[in-house]
Amino acid sequence: MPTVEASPTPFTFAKNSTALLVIDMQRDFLLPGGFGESLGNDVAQLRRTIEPLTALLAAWRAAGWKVIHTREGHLPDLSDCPPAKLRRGPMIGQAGRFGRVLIRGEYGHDIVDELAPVEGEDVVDKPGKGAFYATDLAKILENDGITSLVVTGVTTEVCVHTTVREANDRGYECLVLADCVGSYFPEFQRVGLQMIAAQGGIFGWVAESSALIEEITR
Ligand code: TIU
Repeated sequence: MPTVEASPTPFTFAKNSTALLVIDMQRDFLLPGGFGESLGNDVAQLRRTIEPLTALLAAWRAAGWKVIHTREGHLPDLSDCPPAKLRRGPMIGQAGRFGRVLIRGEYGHDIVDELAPVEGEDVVDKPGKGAFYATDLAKILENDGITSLVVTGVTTEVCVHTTVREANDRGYECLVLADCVGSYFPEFQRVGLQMIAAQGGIFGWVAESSALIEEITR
């Protein structure tokens, strides 16, 4: 079985029971001039994940393994957005440079061109930060016999962490790729990754994508 150099221990996985999860690589979070930047965030901190993730996706697809993308967003009438979320995310549903912010069907809600899903890949729309809440993700994984997840995307301490923590509770083994996850805040990136691998891998494992690509293409 493929084994990847990782922290706190090497990560071993079976290719037919492992999925690559690409979390919320959406224009609203990543594009200059978009929602994320309009909140004062430095999108370069997220955009550095695009290149390694593009390389990883190419290798993963060439191997023929499962890919699942997620997108955070809401129905146009916002009926799936809790008022409490709307109060603290006042731009959600408002007109932004790339359409209504975090609304399904809008240009900004979709995935950046470089990482666009290809035919056969699942795209899971989620109203929350975690990828399991109010989605079919658990069913998709169960149907395909998936037991391990390679987790990538943005942002490290928000949607990636929420998803990894819940996946861990649900019994999935998660490998988080340090260079393929990004936070607007370098400190959160550093500590967020430390938290995952701490205490013997309390939530999972952390590795660099190069180590995984080496195994895939071996
Ligand atoms: N996808 C995701 O992480 N959603 C966020 O709102 N992240 C922030 O860091 N704000």
